[in-house]
Amino acid sequence: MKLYYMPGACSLATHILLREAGAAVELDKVGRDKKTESGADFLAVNPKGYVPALQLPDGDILTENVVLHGYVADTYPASKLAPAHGTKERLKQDELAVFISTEIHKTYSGLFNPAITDEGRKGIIDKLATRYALIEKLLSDGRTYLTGDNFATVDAYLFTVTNWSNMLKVDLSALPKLMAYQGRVAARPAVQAALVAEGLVKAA
Ligand SMILES: N[C@@H](CCC(=O)N[C@@H](CS)C(=O)NCC(=O)O)C(=O)O
Repeated sequence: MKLYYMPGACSLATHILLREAGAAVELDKVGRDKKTESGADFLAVNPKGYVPALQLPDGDILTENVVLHGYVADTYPASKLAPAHGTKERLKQDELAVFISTEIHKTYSGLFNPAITDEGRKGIIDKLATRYALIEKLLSDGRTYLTGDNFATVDAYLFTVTNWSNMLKVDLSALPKLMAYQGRVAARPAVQAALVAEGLVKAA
C-alpha cells in the first residue's frame, strides 16, 4: 500500500492508523505543484487533487479520510481500531468521525486561506469553540480516548486536525481535557513514528 500525503495534513491520520495497525507503509509526498516525491502526477493518481489517497494492494486508489480510516480498521481487525459493522458501537464511532470531518476538519480549512479577514477568522474560531466544547464534555468522564479506553480511528483524526491549532494560533488552553488528550495521543509510539516520518518532529 502507498499513502499519498502532505506533511501534517489530514493524511497524517491515515498514516498514524497504518502504523498502529502494523501495516507496511510506503509514503509518497505530494508537493504544492501536485507532483509527488516519486515523480508521479498526483492529479492522475487522484483527480480530486487532495490528500489523503491510498493505493490499495490491487493498485486501486481510495480517497476520503473517513473511508480510509474505516478501510485500515477493517483490513486489520486485530488492531481494534473500530468496532464491528452492524453494531451500535460502530455507528457511534462513525457519528464521531463525520462530526470531526464536517464540523472540525472542514471548519479549520477556512483558516488556511491567506486572504481570510479578522472577522472571518473570528467566526471560524467561535464555531470551532462550540464544536470543541462538545469534545471537552465527552472527555470529562475521564475516558482515555474518544470512544473509551481503546485508541480508535477517530482519535488519529481528531489528534491530527487539533494539531493544526498550534500553527493556526487557535487557543485551546481553556479546554484542559482536550489538551491532556492531545498529549496522550502524541505519546503513542505509532503517532511519534508518523510525526518523525513526516518530518514534523525529530527522532528521539
Ligand atoms: N474530503 C476530503 C478532504 C481532504 C482535504 O481537505 N485535504 C487537504 C489537506 S488536509 C488537501 O489536500 N488540500 C489541498 C488541496 O485541496 O489542494 C477528505 O475528507 O479526505
